[in-house]
Amino acid sequence: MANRRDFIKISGLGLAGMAMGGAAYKALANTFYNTPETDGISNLNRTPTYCEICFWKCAGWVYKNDEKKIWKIVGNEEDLNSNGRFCPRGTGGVGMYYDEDRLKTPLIRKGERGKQYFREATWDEALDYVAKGMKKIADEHGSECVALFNHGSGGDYFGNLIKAFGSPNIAAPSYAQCRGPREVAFLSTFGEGVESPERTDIRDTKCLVLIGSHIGENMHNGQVQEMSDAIDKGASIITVDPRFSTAASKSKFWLPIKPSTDLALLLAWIHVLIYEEWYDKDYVEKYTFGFDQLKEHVKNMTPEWAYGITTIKPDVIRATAKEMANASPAVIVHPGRHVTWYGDDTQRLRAVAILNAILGSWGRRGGFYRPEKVSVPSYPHPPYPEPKRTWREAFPGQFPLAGLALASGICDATIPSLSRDCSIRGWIVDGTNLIETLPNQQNTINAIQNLDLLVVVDTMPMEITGWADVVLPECTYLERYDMIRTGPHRKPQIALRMPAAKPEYNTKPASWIAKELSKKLGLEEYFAWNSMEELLDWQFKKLGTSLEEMQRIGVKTFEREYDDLYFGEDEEVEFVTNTGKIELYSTEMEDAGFDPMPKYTPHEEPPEGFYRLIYGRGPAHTFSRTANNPNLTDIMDENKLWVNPKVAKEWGLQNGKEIWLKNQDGVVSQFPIKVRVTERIRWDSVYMVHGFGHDDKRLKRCYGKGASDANLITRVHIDPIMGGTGMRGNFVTFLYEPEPSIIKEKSI
Ligand SMILES: Nc1nc2c(c(=O)[nH]1)N[C@H]1C(S)=C(S)[C@@H](COP(=O)(O)OP(=O)(O)OC[C@H]3O[C@@H](n4cnc5c(=O)[nH]c(N)nc54)[C@H](O)[C@@H]3O)O[C@H]1N2
Ligand SMILES: Nc1nc2c(c(=O)[nH]1)N[C@H]1C(S)=C(S)[C@@H](COP(=O)(O)OP(=O)(O)OC[C@H]3O[C@@H](n4cnc5c(=O)[nH]c(N)nc54)[C@H](O)[C@@H]3O)O[C@H]1N2
Ligand code: SF4
Ligand SMILES: [Mo]
Repeated sequence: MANRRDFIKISGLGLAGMAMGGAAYKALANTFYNTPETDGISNLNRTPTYCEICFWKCAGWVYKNDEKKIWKIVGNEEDLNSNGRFCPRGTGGVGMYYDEDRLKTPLIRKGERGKQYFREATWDEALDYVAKGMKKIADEHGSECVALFNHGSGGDYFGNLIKAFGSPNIAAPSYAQCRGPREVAFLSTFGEGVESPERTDIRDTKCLVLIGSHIGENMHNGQVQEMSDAIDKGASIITVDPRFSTAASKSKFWLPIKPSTDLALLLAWIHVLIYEEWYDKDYVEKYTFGFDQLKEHVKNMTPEWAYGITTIKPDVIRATAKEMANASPAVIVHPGRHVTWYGDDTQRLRAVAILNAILGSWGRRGGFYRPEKVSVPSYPHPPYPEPKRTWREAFPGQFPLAGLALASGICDATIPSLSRDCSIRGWIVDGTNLIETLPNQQNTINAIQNLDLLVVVDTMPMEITGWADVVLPECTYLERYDMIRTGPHRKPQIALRMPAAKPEYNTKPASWIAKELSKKLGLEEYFAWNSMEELLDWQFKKLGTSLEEMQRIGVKTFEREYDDLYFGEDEEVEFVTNTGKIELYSTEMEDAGFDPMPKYTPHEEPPEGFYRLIYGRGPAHTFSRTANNPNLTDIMDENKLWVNPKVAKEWGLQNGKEIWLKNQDGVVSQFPIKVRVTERIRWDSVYMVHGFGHDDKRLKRCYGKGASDANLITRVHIDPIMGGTGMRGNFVTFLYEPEPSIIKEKSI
C-alpha cells in the first residue's frame, strides 16, 4: 500500500520541547505512580526491557538485587511512551515472574475437553503432538483451516509460522473487540488511522473531549501524563460518560449521557458548530469534501433534538461546542480505544472524525500530529505460500471494510454451518484469554468443541488453557528476548527487551517454541536465524546500532525523516481518500453501501427492573491477565458493582452486600459481586471493572473473586461495516441468591 509520503507534499513546523508536569498527573492517576528508588543501586545490575503488561509497551530497566534476583522495574528516561515513569501495573510486572501459580511445564489433555485432566509432557512430546495435529488438518481440510489468535509479542513468531504453513487466518482481539471501528472510521475520513500509541497531541491541547474513554483509569501511560500536563497548563476537559470517572472529576464539564445515545450528541455538536459558524472555515474550505451535504444532513439535529435522546441539556451542548470552538485547532475529540459498544460504532467514530475535521484539529498542534516510526527489516525467508481461502469466505459480502481478520469471525467460522464452507479446525491461541475476551462465552465454547486441535501458549493457567489439547508454557517477558519494539510517535524510536533472568521452571520463550515447531513442520527456512541474539543484532545493525549498544541504552531515538509534525501554514495536503480530501461525506462508505454520513438510530433500552451493564478498566489491572498477580492483587483483589443510591434503595442493597447478576437471556454470573453504592453512576446502568470472576481453580489468588462481565455479555451487536462486536447492549438484574443459569444460543 502507498505510504502517506507518496501523497502528501511536505513542509512544516519543527518539534516542540517535551514538557512534563507532575502534580496533576499524580492526582489524575489518583494513585501511586511510584518510581521505585534506584539511587545507590549499580547500573551494572540492570537490563533493558519493554513492558508486556499492556500494549503501551513502555520501555524500562529491570534491576536485580545483590543476590542477583529480579527486584524492580523502572521506566527508561529516554522512552517516549513512558517518559521514564511506569504505571502501577508496569511496576507490578515483577509479580508475574514470581507468581507461583504460573504454568510450569507443557501439558497434554487427558479425556474430555473442558475437564481439567492434563498430564505433564516434555517439550518434544508436546510439540510433536501439535505438529501432527496441524499436519492432519492441512492434509484433510487445507492449511487455511488452522488459525492463530494472538495478542502480544508472540504473534511475531507464530504469525510467521502460520503464514509459512499456508494460513492467512491470524486475528487479535484488539481489532473487532477493541479499536477496529475507530481505525476504519478515521481511514475513511482522513485516509489514515489513529494507531497505537494514539497520535493525539494531548500535551499541547487546550480542550480534550473524552467520550467513554476514561484516561486515568485507562492507564495508557503517555496519554495519562500528557493529560495531566495539559490540565496543569489550563486545558479544559469535557467528559461524556454515564459514570463520574476519574477523568470526569478533573473536567470542566461532565455530561452524564444516557448510554448508547452518543451519536445524537455528536451530531448536535456538529450542528451547532456549523450553524453558529464556529467551525474552522479556512480549514474546511481547504481540506475537506462534502461540507454542504453535511450541513444539510445535520440541519434538524439541534441541541433540542439531542436533549430528548441523550438527556444532556441544550445549553450544555451549546456551551461545550463553544468551548471546543474557542480552543480550535488545539482541541481533541478523543477517538477512544475500546469502542465496540452498540454495533453502529464505525458510524459513531465517523462522527468523532468529522467533528475533529470541522474543528480543524487533524494535523495541528494540540490536535492530532503526524507520527513517524522505524521500519524494522525482516530476516530473509522464502516467500509465504499463497493461501487458497481466507476467513472472509465464511462471510460472503459481509463486513466489507474490515481491514484485519476478526477474532470473533474466526470463532464463528469454526462452528459448522450449512451456509459456510470455510470451517476452521485448529486454533493456536497465544496470549489471549478468549473465554473472557470474546463476547458470548457459550458461542466460543461451541466453537472450541468443534475443533480437532486447540493449542494454547500462555504464562498462566487462564480459562482458555482449561479447554486446550496442548498447553505450552511461555516464560514471562522478564525472562526472554523479543522482537524490537517500534511504534508511531513524535520521533521514531526503538527499544530492546532482553532477559533479566533465565526462564523459571520448564518454560520457554515463544520465539523458541515457534522455531522448534517450524522444524517439526519442515518450515525451518522461515526461522533461518540461530538465536534471538543473532536475529536482533542483524536487525539492529541494519538500523545503525547493534545488540551490544542496545543492551547498554535500551532505547534509541532517531531524528524524524520529515520535519512535518503538523501541517504547515500554506501546506497543500493530499489525503489518501478517494477525493484526496478529508471526507466529511464518505465516498468509501457510500461505495460499500453504507450511509456516507452518520445517522442516529436508537438502541434498545433496559427492560423494567434491568440495568445496562457497562464495564471498563481499573488502574491497577490489565483485562484478565493481571488478576492473579501477587503485587497487583495487593492493590485490588476483586471488582465491585457500582449501583446508584436510588436503585440501591429500591432493591435494599447496601455497600458490600454480595449479589448475583442475571442478564436478559437468563444467564447468571458464576460468582457473586459486592455492591458499591455511589452517586457516580446513572440510575439506568451498573458498572464493573473487566477482568475478574475467574473460574479456573489453578488461579489460587483470584479464583471466584468478583464477577466476570464476560459471563453476562451474551448479546452481541455486530457492526455491519467492519464486524466489530458491540458488547454494551446487555442488561442485568439483581439476585439475592444464586440461581441456575440458562445458557442460551447466540442471539445476534
Ligand atoms: N467482556 C469484555 N471483553 C473484552 C473487553 C472488556 O472490557 N470486557 N475488552 C476488549 C479489549 S479492549 C481487548 S484489547 C481485549 C483484550 O483481550 P486479551 O488480550 O485476550 O486479554 P487478557 O484477558 O488479558 O488475556 C491475555 C492472556 O495472555 C496471557 N499472557 C500474558 N502475558 C503473556 C505472555 O508473555 N505470553 C503469553 N503467551 N501469554 C501471556 C494471559 O495470561 C492471558 O491469558 O479484550 C476485549 N474483550
Ligand atoms: N489500567 C488499564 N488501562 C488500560 C487497559 C487495561 O486493561 N487496564 N487496557 C487498554 C486497552 S487495550 C484499551 S482498549 C483501553 C480502553 O479504555 P477506554 O477506551 O477508555 O474504554 P473502557 O475502559 O472500555 O471505558 C469505558 C468507559 O466508557 C463509559 N461508557 C459506558 N457506556 C457508555 C456510553 O454509552 N457512552 C459513553 N459516552 N460512555 C460510556 C464507562 O462508564 C467507562 O468509563 O484501555 C487501555 N488502558
Ligand atoms: S502503561 Fe503501564 S502496563 Fe502498560 S506498558 Fe506502560 S508501564 Fe506497562
Ligand atoms: Mo483494547
